[in-house]
Amino acid sequence: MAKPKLIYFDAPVSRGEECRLALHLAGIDFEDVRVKFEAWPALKPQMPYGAMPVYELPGRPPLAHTNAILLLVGRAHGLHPADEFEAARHEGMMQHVEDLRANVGPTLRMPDADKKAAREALVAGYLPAWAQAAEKNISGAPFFGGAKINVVDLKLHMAVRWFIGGKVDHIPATIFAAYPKLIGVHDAVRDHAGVKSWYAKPQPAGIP
Ligand SMILES: N[C@@H](CCC(=O)N[C@@H](CS)C(=O)NCC(=O)O)C(=O)O
Repeated sequence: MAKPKLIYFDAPVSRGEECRLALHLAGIDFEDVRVKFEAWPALKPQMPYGAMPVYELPGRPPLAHTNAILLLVGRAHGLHPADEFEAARHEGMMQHVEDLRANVGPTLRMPDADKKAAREALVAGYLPAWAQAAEKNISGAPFFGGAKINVVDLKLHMAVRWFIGGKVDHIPATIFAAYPKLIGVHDAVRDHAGVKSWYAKPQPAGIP
């Protein structure tokens, strides 16, 4: 029988990686389709909204937008709260991570001089404000809502992981160091047995 497919760039990052982690934690046996950057322009027009990740379930049209994918998986597999208000609170934080991407993402495509200025401005203003708001709304420990991992935690983990390695030019690796709850969620996801077992698996090759 055909397996569900998750389609994303051939890199363990960002929106695609948080969906892969959610599918793995959910115990879903999925095909991890990895698109090489060279192959993307030809595939882009075939995607529902011209972007990835895209989740394909047998017999259903392709599903796009990361939070829609995460919520579909999370709700069905115990990775999103059953309580409607708590679920909405998690969804608010999931949107907060998307807001971070919307603010930092455009700098990825800037020429070097513009990138430096734009990122220095983010370091001086937006990024600490973003982290402070995240910190204020993390109500539990070690995860966002308490003892149990949920899809929101995967997003917070990926957001912190983006910067913590120090590989984003002009943004210090310590940008979120003053926010212990945020770092705590990052570390708890990193140390979660299910997450570790994902990284212990051989990663599939990209196409073509
Ligand atoms: N709102 C979408 C944004 C998707 C998005 O921008 N994905 C990026 C990769 S993280 C992408 O496909 N970029 C290539 C492009 O837009 O051509 C979501 O939540 O999934």
